[in-house]
Amino acid sequence: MAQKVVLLDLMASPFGAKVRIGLAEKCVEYDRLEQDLSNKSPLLLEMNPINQKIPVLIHNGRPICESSIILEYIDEVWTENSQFFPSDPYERAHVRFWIDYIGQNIYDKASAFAFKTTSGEMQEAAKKELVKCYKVLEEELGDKAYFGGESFDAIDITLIPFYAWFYSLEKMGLKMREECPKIVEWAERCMKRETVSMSLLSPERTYEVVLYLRNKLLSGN
Ligand code: GS8
Repeated sequence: MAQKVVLLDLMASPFGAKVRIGLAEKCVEYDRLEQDLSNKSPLLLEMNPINQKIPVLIHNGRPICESSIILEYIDEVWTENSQFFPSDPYERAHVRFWIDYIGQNIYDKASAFAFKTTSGEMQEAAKKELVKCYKVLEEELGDKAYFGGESFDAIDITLIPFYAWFYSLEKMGLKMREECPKIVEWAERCMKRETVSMSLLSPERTYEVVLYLRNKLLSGN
């Protein structure tokens, strides 16, 4: 059967980037529909009525929501290329744990530091929290090339989208290379994969988005 794959997406979103990388790794062809979240499309509201968020993968007319669930779905449906998740149940649970850890921590803490806190004191506290999480992840990475060992796996796909923010974090006073050198080396290694580099918004464009969101917060709109 011909596969019709559509992604409701936002180029600046790390959750969207996670799905874009997954699809690129599996060489899946798809139509990407950029969404305006300030004026949600009828299609987005129809496909994700509960959360009303991107990304949404629409496969042959049926929606799959939530980036981590989409990533597992992609891995299960397109099995030709290398797998993102290990087949062993224990190892699979381990991968899911770290995906959950990233989902629970990195976006909230990075956005708190970059554009969700107003006072310098709050921003400094958010910076410490973010660095603490990255250090935990650095410990888990250890001396491995990827979180998946020799192979680029679901944890790598989940975390690497946040690399697009490193330039913004640096501009705002967080020196990631000094704080977490192994994470920066790992990210640079991941960025050598075309599937990753083509899926991320440039650091400069990301910084523009961060500044836009920060100004929006400060002006109260
Ligand atoms: C998060 C998606 C998300 O926050 C996932 O897919 O992993 N847990 C979800 N999407 C945001 C854009 S990225 O900041 C979104 O769609 N927001 C719209 C809204 O909150 O109304």
